Amino acid sequence: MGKRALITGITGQDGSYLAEFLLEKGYEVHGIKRRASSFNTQRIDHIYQDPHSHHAYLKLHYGDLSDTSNLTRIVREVEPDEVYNLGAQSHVAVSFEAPEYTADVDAIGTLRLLEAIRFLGLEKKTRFYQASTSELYGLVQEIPQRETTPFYPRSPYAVAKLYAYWITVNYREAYGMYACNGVLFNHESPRRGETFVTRKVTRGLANIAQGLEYCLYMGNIDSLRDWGHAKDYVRMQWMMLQQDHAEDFVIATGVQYSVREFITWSAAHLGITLRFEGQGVDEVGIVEKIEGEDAPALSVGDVIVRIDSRYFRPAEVETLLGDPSKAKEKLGWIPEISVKEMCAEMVAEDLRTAKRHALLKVHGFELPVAIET
Ligand code: NDP
Ligand code: GDR
Repeated sequence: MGKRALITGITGQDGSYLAEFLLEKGYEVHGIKRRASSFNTQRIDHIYQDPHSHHAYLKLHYGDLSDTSNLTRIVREVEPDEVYNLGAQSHVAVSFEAPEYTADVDAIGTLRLLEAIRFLGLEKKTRFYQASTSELYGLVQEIPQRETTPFYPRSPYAVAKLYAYWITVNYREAYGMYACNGVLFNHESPRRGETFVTRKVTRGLANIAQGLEYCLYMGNIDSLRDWGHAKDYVRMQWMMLQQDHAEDFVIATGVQYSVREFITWSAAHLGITLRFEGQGVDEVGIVEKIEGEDAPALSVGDVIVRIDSRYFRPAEVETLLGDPSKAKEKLGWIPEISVKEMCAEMVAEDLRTAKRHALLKVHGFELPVAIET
């Protein structure tokens, strides 16, 4: 019989790719989904299996990382070989608005899950993966950042994840659990949440090109990030749980670009040459040239990017660049998809959706397009 995995955050970007990956490996996959007032399983609907079937290898449980008894009951029912704790309030800017909730879910939620495993006597059976983050490095202490770089978190999200990081290490040392942290740098995909910067850009520009939106309002576009593809990164999450000993690893590409560069590439994939003018909050992105047929709604000279101070954070992480040498040497992990390939994939996917919406609009069936407020 195959192994059993339990994934918190299965409805999120990483959870959906990891569930696919584990199903392909023959795992029985259990996921925790939150109750919401409307469907929230779009990212995993394509792998849904009828729970009435005796051959269902994907099973969903209602639950929440803020609910101890719920987590304990699910762990008892599933008795997982591997737990992937991907569930989190994962938006850095939102964590400044909801710091206590973020701490409860991201920090104490991790403790609840570890305690459930220990309380049920599964600490020698169940392997535990914690979704740690490059946000732990925060205010730069060393470039590039590696496993030994000191942490300096810069947001309630990062501080909560710092607790989760150390409680994972502590349960490994105190109880001999196979528990490890993947310190993952930013990773994206067409399934990325719409309010994270890459997806906001690819989706926003595709909509603008098709006449569904008029301007992209951005925060700090000088920010530097080390972006990889989520598919590469979930493979690594699984690899980390297949070793002889639990260890923590940095997962990154080792290459860094600015948000401005990501905007420029995304525009180029739509046939738009963008020119930036002005400085600080007065900087704008202007259409300089249009090639091809993907941007019928635009003309040369249109201003399609503006800076809006509401998207600046009270404390910013200006630069992140990871050193994945340990993962490469010890696990043989190498990212297969470059950031530019990923950008092209994201734009193509968002353009397909925008074209569908534009076609409906032409025929009088306009659907509202959600925009970040
Ligand atoms: P997403 O925001 O796409 O997914 C987060 C998941 O957590 C969703 O399934 C969400 O459910 C679920 N969730 C949120 N709150 C709760 C809660 N209270 N109880 C249970 N589940 C909850 O994140 P990603 O997939 O991008 O990231 C996965 C993990 O990796 C997160 O922990 C994130 O902090 C971390 N991480 C991500 C990086 C990245 O670049 N993507 C880099 C480093 C770390 P719902 O769908 O209902 O909202
Ligand atoms: P980050 O990702 O905060 O690094 O956290 P995000 O994509 O939100 O921001 C990256 C950088 O872009 C700047 N930025 C903007 N960001 C957003 N969201 N919206 C904007 O309009 C905008 N303009 C500029 C930000 O200031 C920032 O510097 C992500 C999350 O997935 C975390 O869960 C994860 O832990 C880290 O990556 C690694």
